[in-house]
Amino acid sequence: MQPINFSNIQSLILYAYKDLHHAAYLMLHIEHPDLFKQWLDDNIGNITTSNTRAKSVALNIAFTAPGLHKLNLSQHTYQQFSREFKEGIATNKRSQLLGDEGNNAPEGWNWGGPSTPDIDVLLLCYADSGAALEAQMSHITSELEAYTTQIQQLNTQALFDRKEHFGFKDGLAQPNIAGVHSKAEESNSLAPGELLLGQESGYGTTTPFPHGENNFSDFGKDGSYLVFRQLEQDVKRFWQYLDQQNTEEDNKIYLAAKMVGRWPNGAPLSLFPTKEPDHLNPAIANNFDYSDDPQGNHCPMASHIRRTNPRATDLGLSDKKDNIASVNHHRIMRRGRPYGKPLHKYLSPTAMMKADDTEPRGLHFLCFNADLARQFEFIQQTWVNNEKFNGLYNDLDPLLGSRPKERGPSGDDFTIPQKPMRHKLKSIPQFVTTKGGAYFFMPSISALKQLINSNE
Ligand code: N7H
Repeated sequence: MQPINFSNIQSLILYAYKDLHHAAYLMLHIEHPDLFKQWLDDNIGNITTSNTRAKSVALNIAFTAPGLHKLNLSQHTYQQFSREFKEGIATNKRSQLLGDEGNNAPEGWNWGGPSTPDIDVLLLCYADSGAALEAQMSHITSELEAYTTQIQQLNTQALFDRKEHFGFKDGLAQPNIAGVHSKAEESNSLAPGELLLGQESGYGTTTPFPHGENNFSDFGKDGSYLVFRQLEQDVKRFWQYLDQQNTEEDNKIYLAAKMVGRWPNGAPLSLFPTKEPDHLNPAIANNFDYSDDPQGNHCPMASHIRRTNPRATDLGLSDKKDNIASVNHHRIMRRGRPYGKPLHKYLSPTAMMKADDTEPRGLHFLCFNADLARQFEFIQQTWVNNEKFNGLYNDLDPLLGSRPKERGPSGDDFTIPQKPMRHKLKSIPQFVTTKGGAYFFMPSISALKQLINSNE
């Protein structure tokens, strides 16, 4: 394994800034590339790198393929980026495989779609207070005003107890990167090349990355691809659907937990199959791998967390180790944050079933990976939007499944294996809708310097 060059890697790739509760994202179109490069040169020291711990503010930067092109990245280097990144997230083929059809389609997106302006740059701003974030944002926007057009400013909203809008604790399961994150249990430890370009992946190979030629040597190394999707959550519909299942109050929460694979407080169904414990000991939040639950009697096969990371679920490979190694080739590092006001301050399911408002809210879903096709797109296509996932018959991901009208009733079951008879939820409506999306590349500091000095 090559050593990790922490001072060259933008910090968000490796760390989540958990103490910086305030965040906003700026999407910009570059009008004057040379002046923008000048700004970048003046501000490169403000970009947060992984060798220091961000205390009160943090800033990171990423580019779309057109953005890199505009800043004079050489053709030779540009061509070596992956096809998915160069084509972008909103092509017809990609929409089909990601489930961005019907009301998820890019034609209806607020940004990143065919009828919205091109995005070149993404600035990701984090702070420990609302005032610090506002100061940071207004400083940046006033400096950049003359040579960029702002396409979007997307704000975020930290929710009670680090939950997301449906009311479940989020950000509990992440892969550990060998050589970076210390407490790596072997099965959850990923080779750095699953996240960082220019490093070896779990199979000992290096994912192709842009390098070579003149000023742009090793341009891709220490960078990572960033997926950004604005996913709107229909929270009221989620809890009302469960409310209509004619069961006791506790049972509605039980059904929702079965859909997620964890209880609202984050306790995994694998360890707590029948009842939510009063407290979740963080040390055991990820201490399970489904190998003792082959039928999904505890955590259903169709649940969100089991299908986005099946861990040691038998996927037909020769042994448990092979299964884990293969699954670990499709992991992502999630960095999303919720946006919009919660339907209820404390996200109480009982209150949310009765609450009545239609304000937009959801998740700004962000994730890093070294290979968009093998990691993010694979999860979305082969696990989330696959009704035949691992022996299922008609079950998409109950939370994320794309259910355009044209698809008819296909995939709208949710199967809960249990004894003596399995339980099936039927006619699950769509709870999450895609409202925007783009693929970015977050370069290393040395790559940013190469860009600043490029004048081909
Ligand atoms: Fe998911 N949710 O609120 O129910 N997710 N997710 N996700 N998700 C997870 O374990 C949610 C989305 C993954 O390793 C938890 O940290 C919502 C996309 C993965 O065990 C909860 C949305 C993709 C994991 C949610 C959403 C993923 C995971 C449990 C959209 C990938 C870790 C907390 C609005 C394509 C699995 C935790 C593991 C966990 C929710 C989106 C992937 C509560 C609401 C688009 C890999």
